[in-house]
Amino acid sequence: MVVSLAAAVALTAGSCAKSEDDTASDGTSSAAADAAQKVASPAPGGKTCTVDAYGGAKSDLKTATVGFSQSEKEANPFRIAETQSIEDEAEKRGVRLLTANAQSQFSKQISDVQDLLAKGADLLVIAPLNSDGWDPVLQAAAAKKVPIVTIDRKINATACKDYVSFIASDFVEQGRRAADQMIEATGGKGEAAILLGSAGNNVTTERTKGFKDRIAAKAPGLEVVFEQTGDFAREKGQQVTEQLIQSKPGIKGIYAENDEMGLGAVAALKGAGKKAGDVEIVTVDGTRNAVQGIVDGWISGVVESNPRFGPLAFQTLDSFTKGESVAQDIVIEDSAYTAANAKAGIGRAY
Ligand code: GZL
Repeated sequence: MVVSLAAAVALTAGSCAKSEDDTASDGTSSAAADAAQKVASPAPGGKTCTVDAYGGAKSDLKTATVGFSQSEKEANPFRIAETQSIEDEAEKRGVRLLTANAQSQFSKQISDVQDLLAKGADLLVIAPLNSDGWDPVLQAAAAKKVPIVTIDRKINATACKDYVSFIASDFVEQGRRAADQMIEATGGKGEAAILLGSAGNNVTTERTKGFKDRIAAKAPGLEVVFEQTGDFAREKGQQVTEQLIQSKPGIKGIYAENDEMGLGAVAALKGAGKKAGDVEIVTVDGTRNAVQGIVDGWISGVVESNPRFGPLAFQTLDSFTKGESVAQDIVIEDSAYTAANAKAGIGRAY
């Protein structure tokens, strides 16, 4: 069972994601969630972790060195905002932070984390590129009794043994919400395509599952006729969309599993002489350029994937090092953008 941020704020079991109308009305729910961001105090039944159970000793975050390992190169606003959030929170708390960026190469991320340990990191926050292949790092961190908090993508390891907590969006719910926006935009009929994220991580599999399950349940008249990875990259998203509109000229909707690929799709459609609205595009992240795409009529909807993990990550570390119980799974709240709130809400985009 995950402990949602809503649970933290409302101290009752809350849903994992806000509905559009909560966000569409005033566009402040994400700001409210950001402002109220704090580690979810474990809801009854939510699995928890303590420093005693994990192994290690209580410590003082204020005198510790935190190592942050970022996965992808900071060309994607999601990564820029994510790193900024970690850096801002460390500065706000006066915590010494070491950072490393793996430039989207998994072997480099493994060596980055080994490097952070060698440089004396007492605690680690990791934004994993892949879900598998972490054993060398987990063993090295365990040997030095360095606790790990993972953010964003899940690693296939054991909570409260290999890592303390996992803080992320509900990616299946993001897929469902994208499907709802796609059904709304297309009337639930016609041919749709999916620009898949990169392989080897739970985000791609869960966003795809959420989308397909919702379409099957609510709009069987909408048929997914094309799926191909764009590797979460704008250029590849454009290339794949160029192939798509050649092979499926009647395509009605494109679900891009991140904004960068969605913006690549827009570029491809423009290059093919299409007009805004000829093809309905729904994307996930909540970057400024994509929300501007809604204002400009090229994108129908954007489901946010909130990258602002800083407050939650550091509050988890603070509580854990003090010996308090922290939730093993923490869900960060995502908002969403549609034509109804894009203009008013673009200031919240990153
Ligand atoms: C989602 C994150 C994804 C973003 C992409 O939490 O892992 O990776 O949606 C990024 O923009 O590449």
